[in-house]
Amino acid sequence: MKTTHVRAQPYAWPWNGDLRPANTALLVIDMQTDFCGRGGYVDSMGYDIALTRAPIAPLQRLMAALREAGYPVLHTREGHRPDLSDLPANKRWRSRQIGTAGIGIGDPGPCGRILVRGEPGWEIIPELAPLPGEVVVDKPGKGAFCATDLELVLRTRGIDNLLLAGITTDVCVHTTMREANDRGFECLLLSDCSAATDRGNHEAALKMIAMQGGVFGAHAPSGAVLEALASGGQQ
Ligand code: C5J
Repeated sequence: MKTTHVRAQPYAWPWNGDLRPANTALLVIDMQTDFCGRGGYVDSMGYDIALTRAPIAPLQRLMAALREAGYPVLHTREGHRPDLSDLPANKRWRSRQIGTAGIGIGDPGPCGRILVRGEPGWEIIPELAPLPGEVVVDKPGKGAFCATDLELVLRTRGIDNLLLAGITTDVCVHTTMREANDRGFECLLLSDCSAATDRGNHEAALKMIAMQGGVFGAHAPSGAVLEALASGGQQ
């Protein structure tokens, strides 16, 4: 078998060098207006959306290169049913403890009801819109495997390796990476294609991954993936 590795921390990824479009997918997590747009949830909590918007340009480059090379790109959206029947009361209560006027998940804001399916703020930002035919997974929680069919979709496609990107590094991206790792997927978090609402949390999330020889997988900047594709990444 021809092997291809991405220069990553703390090990050259994937572990077995088996990196092909048939077994590797990019999962772009929650690049929604509510997390990185003006008037969205993160903005209304008072966090700096310049941080959560930083991954947009590198993600555009990476998605174009991976699509061109035939790698599947999947997307997730965090959001709840309009009747809020899948919104735990404690999640709603906690979301109302910060930001303007006690507004939280399910409440009306400048971009519609916060994190409610079908509302403008819940949409994936146009810069990173899914292409027709790309899988979009709607999730009610932080992890993309909880209460979704993501695992079934990945197994059906024969995916072993997951490239993880999106926002936020320390919450939905990390939770999804941990869930994927426990299910046996080989995970690489893309450090410049993800971001947190706090720089220190982003750095800490990367550091956690690299502990214990790669306790959840590995991390690398997207340039290392582009390099691997260019230097004989398998087609
Ligand atoms: C959060 C997310 N941070 N997508 N969601 O509430 O990380």
